[in-house]
Amino acid sequence: MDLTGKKILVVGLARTGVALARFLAQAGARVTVTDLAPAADLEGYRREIQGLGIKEELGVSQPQWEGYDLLLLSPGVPPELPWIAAAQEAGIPVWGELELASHLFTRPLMAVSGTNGKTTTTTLVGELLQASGLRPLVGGNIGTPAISLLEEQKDADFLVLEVSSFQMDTAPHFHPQAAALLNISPDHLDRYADFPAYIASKAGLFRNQGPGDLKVLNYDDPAVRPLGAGGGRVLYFSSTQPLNAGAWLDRGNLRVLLPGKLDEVFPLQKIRLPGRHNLENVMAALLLALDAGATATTCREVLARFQGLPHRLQWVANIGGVDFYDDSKGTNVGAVARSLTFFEQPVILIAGGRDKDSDFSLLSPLIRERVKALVLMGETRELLARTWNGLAPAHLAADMQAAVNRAWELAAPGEVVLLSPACASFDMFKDYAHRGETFQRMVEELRDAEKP
Ligand code: UMA
Repeated sequence: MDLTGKKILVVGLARTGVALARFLAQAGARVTVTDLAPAADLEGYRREIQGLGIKEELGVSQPQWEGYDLLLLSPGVPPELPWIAAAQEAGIPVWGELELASHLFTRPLMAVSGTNGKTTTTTLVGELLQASGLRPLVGGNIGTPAISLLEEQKDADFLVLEVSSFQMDTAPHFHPQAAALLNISPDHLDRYADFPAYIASKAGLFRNQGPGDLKVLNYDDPAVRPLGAGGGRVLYFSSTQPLNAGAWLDRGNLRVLLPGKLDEVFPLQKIRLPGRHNLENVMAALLLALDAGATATTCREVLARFQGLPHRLQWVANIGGVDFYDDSKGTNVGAVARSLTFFEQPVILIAGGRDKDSDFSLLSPLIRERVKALVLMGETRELLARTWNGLAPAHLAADMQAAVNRAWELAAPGEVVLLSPACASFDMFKDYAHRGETFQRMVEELRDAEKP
């Protein structure tokens, strides 16, 4: 693909926009970046593209789009925006960053998608391959835009990509040779017309696969299982029942059977990741990695040390007999349900943030069953208090400091304080990691405080 001299508008100037702008400038394109946010808010990103001859149109909601050869969108930019739709109608191609990368990948692609567990699974696939002596390059929604992997791909055996539905929606040519879909539960309903539309977007992961390509699917998820119909190689995993092939739980082990290739067990006792949902992530990762040539002995060693990633059901501290867990990445109802199911002790749940048009009532049965008290914060705190009214005593908190203090007051020894917000973080924090770090700092401060 020759980008020399092409006039390209990059929409969104954050991680993806920077990676795109740098790549395109090096390829000889004439690049302009545009962003809703004013220049002053984008200082860090602007510095990264300085001196490359890139034009900027910042702080505008409707940039001038006429005359461009191509519009390239960051995943956070909805392609349905009226000005983008108008550009498309006028014949200007509108691609996501993953679409551009899809035209330039030269190595086999492994992809991981799903509402929850994507990052953990993608990271684990990378570790399993690497430890087995293969050379994976890991990126995508995990934080390193796919386009930034292109430079190094010649030294890699596989590219392992975490892929979000936003990325798939704008990448019609994306074609992973092996792809895992972990689960689908309602999320991002502010971007999709309804849940079926979100499922259709996730199914797009497989749209370009042929008969030799591999699908790894969750047998237990009613939205995922049907996607195995229609040919190709399919491997299922299940945490509830034995299967004829694929991966399942078998008397204290996780069993993996790749017909004609291998039949191995992985003792559950030696898997460090907590919770049943993580066993599903482990099964998906093993199927992808073992099918690609990772060795079972090495995989067992990796599982015995891999403890997962920060802000995902991460144990933070035990203070005065109370366990504090940071699940700041619990940004949707499905993720919070998985985390609540993990605990047998009474939970003081800290929740709330920015809404994504979620149906919070889906959590009501679990809240009634497992939550001793609710501490609610952020833009949704009143909505949550109304939705979960009467299920557990609810306390409203103005900020994270107040939320942690209140949860600490309410917790008795042997109980759990869990931050698992069911909402995005952007009303109060830079992102979920910032929210989790803030929570952890405030928990640490409790060590020196007298319990009231
Ligand atoms: N912007 C506009 N116009 C708009 C909307 C946004 O100009 O209409 C601007 C914003 O002002 C901002 C920029 O676009 O400056 C943000 O773009 P972005 O949201 O795409 O952010 P990036 O930093 O490029 O991060 C994106 C992914 N973000 C989203 O999908 C929302 C990151 O996934 C990903 O790691 C990164 O690309 C690299 O691939 C994050 C995420 O939250 C982790 N993903 C969602 C999820 O996991 O559920 C999908």
